[in-house]
Amino acid sequence: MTAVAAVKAALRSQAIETPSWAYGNSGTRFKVFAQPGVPRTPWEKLDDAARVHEHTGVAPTVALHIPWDRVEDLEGYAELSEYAQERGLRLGVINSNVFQDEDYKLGSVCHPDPAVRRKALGHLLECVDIMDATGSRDLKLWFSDGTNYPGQDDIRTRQDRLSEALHAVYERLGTDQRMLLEYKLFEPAFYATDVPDWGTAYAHCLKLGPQAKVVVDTGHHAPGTNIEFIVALLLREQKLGAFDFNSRFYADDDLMAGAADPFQLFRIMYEVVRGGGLTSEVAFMLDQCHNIEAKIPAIIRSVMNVQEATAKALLVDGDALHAAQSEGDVLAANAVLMDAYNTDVRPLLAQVREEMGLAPDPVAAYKASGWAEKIVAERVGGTQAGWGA
Ligand code: PSV
Ligand code: MN
Ligand code: MN
Repeated sequence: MTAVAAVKAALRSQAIETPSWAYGNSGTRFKVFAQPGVPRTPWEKLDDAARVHEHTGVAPTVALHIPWDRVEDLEGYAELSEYAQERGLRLGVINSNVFQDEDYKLGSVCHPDPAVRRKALGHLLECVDIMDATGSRDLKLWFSDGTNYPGQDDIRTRQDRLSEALHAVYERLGTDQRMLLEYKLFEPAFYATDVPDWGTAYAHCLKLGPQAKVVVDTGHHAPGTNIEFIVALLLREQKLGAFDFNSRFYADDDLMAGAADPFQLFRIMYEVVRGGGLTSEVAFMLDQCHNIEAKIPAIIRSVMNVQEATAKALLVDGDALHAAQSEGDVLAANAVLMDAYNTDVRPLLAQVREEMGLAPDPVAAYKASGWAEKIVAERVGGTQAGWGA
């Protein structure tokens, strides 16, 4: 296979998971600007996700968030999974939610009250039942747990409580299932977050075992953090389970992946390629919301941004880079990377799409499809989904 053919093959087989909540209305704590035509049910979210996959060819799975995507019972989840399959999709990562209940004011699995901890654990275990019904491989855990003031609760004891809950969930996993632990520097806790960084997530995952992996949400770091270093290290330790891709300019804003800093996304994807992580062992997900822009084309755009960063990363001339690095030629080594980054990969991606039987420009194809007009006409009384639900 020629080098270009190998790059194309890698791009064809890439899979980017879209989040169900990105299709629904969302906003900030100041205002949710409702959009006409948004999905009213999990089924309608899948209908929209199918359009993203139809036009990009690389978004075959959809992440669910429980309870935002709650259906009646476990049979209902199995039906939802069938519905997805009928549309050429599969249900992906199950996201747990132990942050939107009155009881969780002081935390969930780290809460000082054992009754609240039991309730939170019950939800996490319920999410594994849902995975069994949907056939999902991965459970994503993000905890809003933390404290706002020094002395508010004992930082060490909270780690013990966290560890206890994680072990209970880990033991419940089937042999083919995984637990993905996500970290976030701050928010909603403003003093000490219980899983604030990759080191904390990694330490817990290491103790749990091989089915526990770390999730890197690109928006969850301090400004200036070298995220690609974290990616390289986690891959080297076989502990990188997934990405939540999004962009932010200041704190966690959940803007479109690759919008704020496409160079950072390229650097991350280069480490993924370098570390052999472009496989199904790493789940490549979007975790973002579209508060003011049209949702489906924004999701398509985000998928394309990840594809462009991946294509550039795949184009890095590994031999030339290795030679320059071995010779200690700083400028030549940097130039190899920059050459790949500065390549316009849009024609290559257009070609890949055409070879897959798709239109070369997915956003234009979506606009021409009439789907946007159809959902506005049909989905009257669209409800809020995701944030603010
Ligand atoms: C938290 O900020 C987070 O990144 C977690 O992944 C949540 O589940 C998700 O956002 C909700 O959008
Ligand atoms: Mn996330
Ligand atoms: Mn986030």
